[in-house]
Amino acid sequence: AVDREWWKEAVVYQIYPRSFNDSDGDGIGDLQGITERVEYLDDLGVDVVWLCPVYGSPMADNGYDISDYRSIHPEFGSIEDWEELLAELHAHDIRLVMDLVVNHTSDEHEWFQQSRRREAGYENYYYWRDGDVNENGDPVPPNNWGSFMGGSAWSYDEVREQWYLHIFDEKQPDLNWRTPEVREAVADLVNWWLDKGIDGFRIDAIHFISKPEGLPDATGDREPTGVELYGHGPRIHEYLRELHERTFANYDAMTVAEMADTTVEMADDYLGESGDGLDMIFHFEHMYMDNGPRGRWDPERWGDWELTELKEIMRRWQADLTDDGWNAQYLGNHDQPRIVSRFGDDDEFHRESATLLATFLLTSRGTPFIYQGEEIGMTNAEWPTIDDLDDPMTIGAIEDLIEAGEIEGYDEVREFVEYMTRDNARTPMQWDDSENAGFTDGEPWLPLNGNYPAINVEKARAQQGSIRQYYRRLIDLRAAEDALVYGDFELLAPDHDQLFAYTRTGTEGTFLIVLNWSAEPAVFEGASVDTTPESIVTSNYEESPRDPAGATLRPYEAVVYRL
Ligand code: TEU
Repeated sequence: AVDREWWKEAVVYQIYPRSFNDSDGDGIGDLQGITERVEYLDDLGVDVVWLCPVYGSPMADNGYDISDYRSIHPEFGSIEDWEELLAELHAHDIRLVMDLVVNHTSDEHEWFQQSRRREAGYENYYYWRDGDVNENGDPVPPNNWGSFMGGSAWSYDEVREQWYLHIFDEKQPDLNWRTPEVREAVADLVNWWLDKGIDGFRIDAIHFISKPEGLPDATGDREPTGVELYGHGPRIHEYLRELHERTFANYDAMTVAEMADTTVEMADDYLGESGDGLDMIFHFEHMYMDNGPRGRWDPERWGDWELTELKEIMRRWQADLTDDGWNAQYLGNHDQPRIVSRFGDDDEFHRESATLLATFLLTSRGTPFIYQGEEIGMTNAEWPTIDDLDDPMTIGAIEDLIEAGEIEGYDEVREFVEYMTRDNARTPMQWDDSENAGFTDGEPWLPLNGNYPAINVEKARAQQGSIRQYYRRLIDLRAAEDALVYGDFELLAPDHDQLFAYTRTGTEGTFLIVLNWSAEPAVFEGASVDTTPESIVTSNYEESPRDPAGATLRPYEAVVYRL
């Protein structure tokens, strides 16, 4: 049997602070801006806020490059503002989960400054290596690994006169977890925040912390080069278990680890007491469905995915995770395209498909993570020139393609970028139809999506049957129905290529969820449902079929039945 836990029953809302709400008119969202909107979050019905990084940072990667783990970046406010936000959230029974970024620091962190000067105790805080020289006598990096932000994963440091490893930006040097003092320092900062009363951490890119002995060259063609060698490396379980024992084990805190390339079999070794003590994992299997053969930034293939594949991925995770594990359910976040543009239809069936996605997220087994703006159906935006983009990962990928001679300029990949760029998720939150959508009185740091007069919170709150209202209804339903949280999941009609249908069975009954995940009508067949539904609990259309067997569902029709 599965243990009951508050974080299994919770609905999480992810906030990208830069883009949520600006209280002081500098064009950048901030902590006071979030505090002003706690009522909004309460009204939506969410239980936990996951706050993306707000720490001291030179902002080379919007805060995922941390120079001071124990401070708040002035653009976001002060530590007092943070205390006030925490108190306000807790006063509304909303918990706060912070972002833990410890695969790397900023190069402006004092640890890196001390390490580059070889100060005693800090020599091995990072991966330092001498380089090689090629046949022309030019210096070349110690191995062939590539960076997620384009180019080599190594940069030369003039101070230390050695190369350092950075699998992300050159301003994000990788911490060397082989050094015991690094692991201790990380545990200290985790406890420092937990002692301040936070309710857990989302742990960034943590599958990358154990690099293989000798840092060998990679031979595969996955991008970035080397990712298969340093992902889920040799000592990962040792490091995570140790961190857990030193920190989380002593608190009532939830953890969700971002770990691309995790399979459900691997998850068992990470999750729960039988694993490393982690509570949940963000796996990436559904994020890869529409990627090219070389990975996400391969413009050779993008955008198409099969519903049958999504169903099989979800079935695997929902059904095969053992009792010691728990799923983290998400369709989007600050690194991914907008979910209605990627998995739904952001045009003709905008409302229908956005509510279908909500139905899936909130009725499947695992803790649902809603990314800001999903609840009003925010869409991908337009990025006419490379200069309009902000995301270093997208820009790095385009530069790599140009450098490799695969493309001559941005125009050749514009359509691909407009689908895939992380900037899509980062355009400011659309609160109302006033100038800058009520996000700021100043000049927004990233342009708003032009559709904000039509898609915004104020409109959604007023409108009967809006996406926003539907989210609220589903969140309430989940809170009221044990079977939707703890119930078993069974996939029906696995081969149906338009319908995603499943049951959730708990001790007090069974729900049947039928989703027509397509823009065409679909007939519900190929599944034997023994019981005729007792009632329709919720639907995103009026007058959905009372008995789904053999019935036709309209485009993106989503119905929750009680059997
Ligand atoms: O993202 C991590 C990340 O990009 C990889 O883990 C992932 O393997 C890849 O996207 C799969 O295609 C996190 C943050 O969410 C992101 O915003 C940061 O830029 C990054 O870490 C560096 O901190």
